[in-house]
Amino acid sequence: MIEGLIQKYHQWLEVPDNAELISLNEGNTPLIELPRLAKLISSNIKLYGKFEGLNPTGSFKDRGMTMAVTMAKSDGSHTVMCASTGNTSASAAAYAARAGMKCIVLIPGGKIALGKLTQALMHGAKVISIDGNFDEALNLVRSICKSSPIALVNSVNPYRLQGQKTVAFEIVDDLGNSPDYHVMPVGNAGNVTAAWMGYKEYYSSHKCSKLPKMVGFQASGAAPIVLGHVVEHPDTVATAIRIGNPASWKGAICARDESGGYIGSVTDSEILEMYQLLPSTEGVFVEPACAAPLAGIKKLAQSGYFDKQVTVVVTLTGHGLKDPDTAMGMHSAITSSVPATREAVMDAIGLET
Ligand code: AN7
Repeated sequence: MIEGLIQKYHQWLEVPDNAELISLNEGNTPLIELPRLAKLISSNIKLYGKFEGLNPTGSFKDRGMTMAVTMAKSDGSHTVMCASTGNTSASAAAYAARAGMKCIVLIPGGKIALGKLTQALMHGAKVISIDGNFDEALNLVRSICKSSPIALVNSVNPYRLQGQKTVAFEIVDDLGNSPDYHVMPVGNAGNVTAAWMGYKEYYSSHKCSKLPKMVGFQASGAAPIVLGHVVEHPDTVATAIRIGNPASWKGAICARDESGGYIGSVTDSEILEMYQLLPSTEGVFVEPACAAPLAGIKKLAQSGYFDKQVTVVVTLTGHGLKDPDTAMGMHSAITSSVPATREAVMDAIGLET
């Protein structure tokens, strides 16, 4: 029987004894070796993708949401609320439905991927689109939750990070140790903060004998941590990480510096190159944000960063089906059909009839 994360890692995730566990059997995602892509990037890396798109709502957010909604329910809340670039709202809506709770989500108008919006609506959330970006939405949610009995389930909620640290546990459990590098996209920076916490806890308990270097990538149009200042008008094709003032900014700096890692940025065209290359070389389809760390690994490899054989894990944070518009935008040529004849199809394939 597959169990959810709170049961699987109960020694590491504290919830009250009498709490009703709100779970969709999240976690247990596959760590998939990506040898063809690795070969195209560098001869020095053994590359694995932690495919978080295979969580119940299609992103890593479910790891934190099982904890946040379990605790919100246990604390007596009836409603949860979040601001979101999309995946948090999809996950919050699903777990709230599972808990029999209400969910309110604030999203930046016109800037969330279609699949994510569909999920929030189908799970019965109250979806409010604002004329503003994610950072403004989060400020509003913080202010509203402070003065009402609504539980805030963004990653400023510490239970979210507790749940999300389990990604590090699973990677170590699979590899038998920490990888040399763990690379991921950075938006609000909750994930890099949580994963680093997970590795440190496992290391303290002798579950691994080394710690990884934590490496994060932002999109160059939304790279506050790299620039060292808030970005007022963040913009990138990777809408999931279109964030100008990360909530866990300090946590990300800490993870980077304590681990001896790196946080950099990549352009939208570098992101789109990897966005297409991963599914076409490895059969793993992810949303654009996940291509940022892959583009980043390529950039680092080209600069000689990996000077010996190393193991690199990249978190593939969300499923490609989340964002059909961006995907189809790259394939607009396939819109017209051919006659239903053998000749026309042979011709379309490029075979002689
Ligand atoms: C696919 O859903 O912030 O650095 O509101 O959906 O922990 O914020 C999503 C973030 C990476 C960045 N990849 O993670 C939201 C939201 C995907 C994401 C990130 C997000 P953090």
